[in-house]
Amino acid sequence: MAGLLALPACLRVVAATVPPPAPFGPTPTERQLRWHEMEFYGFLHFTVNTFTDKEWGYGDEPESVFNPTDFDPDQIVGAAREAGMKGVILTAKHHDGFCLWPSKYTEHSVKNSPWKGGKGDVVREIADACRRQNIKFGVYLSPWDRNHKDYGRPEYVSNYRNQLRELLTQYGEIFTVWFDGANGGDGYYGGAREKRRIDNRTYYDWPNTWQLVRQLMPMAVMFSDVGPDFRWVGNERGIAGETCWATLNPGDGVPGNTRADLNHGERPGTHWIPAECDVSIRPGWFYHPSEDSKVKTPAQLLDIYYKSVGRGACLNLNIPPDRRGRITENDLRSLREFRRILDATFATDFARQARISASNIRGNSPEFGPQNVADGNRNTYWATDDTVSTPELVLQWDAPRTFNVISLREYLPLGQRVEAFALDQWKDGQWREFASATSIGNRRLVRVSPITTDKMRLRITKAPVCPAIAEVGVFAEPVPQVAPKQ
Ligand code: FUL
Ligand code: CA
Repeated sequence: MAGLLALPACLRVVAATVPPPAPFGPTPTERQLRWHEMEFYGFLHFTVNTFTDKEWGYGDEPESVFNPTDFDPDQIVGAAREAGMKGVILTAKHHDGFCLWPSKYTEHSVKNSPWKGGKGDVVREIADACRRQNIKFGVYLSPWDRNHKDYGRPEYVSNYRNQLRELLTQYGEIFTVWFDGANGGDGYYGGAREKRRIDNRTYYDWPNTWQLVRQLMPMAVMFSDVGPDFRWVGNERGIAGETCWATLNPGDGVPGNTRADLNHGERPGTHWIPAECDVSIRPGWFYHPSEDSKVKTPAQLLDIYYKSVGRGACLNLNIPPDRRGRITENDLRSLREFRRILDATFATDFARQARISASNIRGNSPEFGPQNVADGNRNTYWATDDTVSTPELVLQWDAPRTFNVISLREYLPLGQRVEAFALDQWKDGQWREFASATSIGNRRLVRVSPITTDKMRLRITKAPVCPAIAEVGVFAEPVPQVAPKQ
């Protein structure tokens, strides 16, 4: 700094103002950036189905079936928080139409169930527990309502919006509204017991519903198959495409009626609509006693994590409360071990211990220097001159390190820039490639067999513009514990 101050004033200005790269393509909004930062959150599927052992209720379930014996919102939210989830999304209303809060706009709700003498409110209790435990709260409000007599007619759409208004005005901050695409078909419909078809391109008038959410909860991000804020990943296994762009051309796509390649996204894309990977810890979305032995193992959950969060998407992992109104022991056990392994993996970042050099630095300015990739701050980044789109970064250690996970992030406010990269290790006196991949975006986790070296190189191999890399992390997964032989 002293050197810089010794310069005449006019030169000082020049030296201090290397302009940042221009944004490339669509870029995320502020609310989308907050969502990207969450990376991992959970679904809570809980309703009459939990008690009738179904996945889709017909809409004629008596309210009396909803009667958890030992509902514990702090146990449920605690399970999510301890697993590392940054929020939960509750099925305030699933396709059966049963509302977990005492809505003024239906009789089919907790207010007519014996639970807490009809005075219970699951939405309130879960929302309050989230606030106590400092994680975010979101809602799922199924557009398809198999109980409501007016479903399929215009009246129902107003009813749906009234329910949404209740949720968005009575329960504090809501981080997301999750709009499901399954709709139309047979149902109870106030006793009609018939099939009702709707045109999902026009019936719900989505633009006006989205507008209502923007007005009542401006920072809430909205999910549907095609956005507007984040999209479905195209399967319910929680797996994003190996190439997964945050951009999409939604065209006139609407929830439940999509043509886009949701698994991979589209490039170039007209909109920033990144993917969410939704998947259940069990085969079904709701709790079924018969699935107690089919809970995903910690290894399966890790695989999903690397193929969702590690491919730039967010992971929405469903953990369904049981008939007591608690998360069962089997699910807790899997979640805890999964978390233990992730925490152990990301506890030490070897990049922080490395000397880092780059083949090019934007305007030779420290503001865009390579040390920015290892400062734990996603808002500082290494960037190159506009003419340099395929630079290299070298991390060097005093002594060899053994690692098997590399984590990369782009600086998202400048758009998704990198199209391909490769990683090399220094071995036997030369560089040897050990991995290559495509999109980065919010995060790319490369998981390989353990490597021991004192030098690692990141090569950006394809990019239409200069890259802006916010973070490079180098980690080692804990060695699996092998049970001693008896
Ligand atoms: C689907 C629904 O039909 C399932 O029941 C579940 O809620 C899942 C998350 O979305 O479309
Ligand atoms: Ca940084």
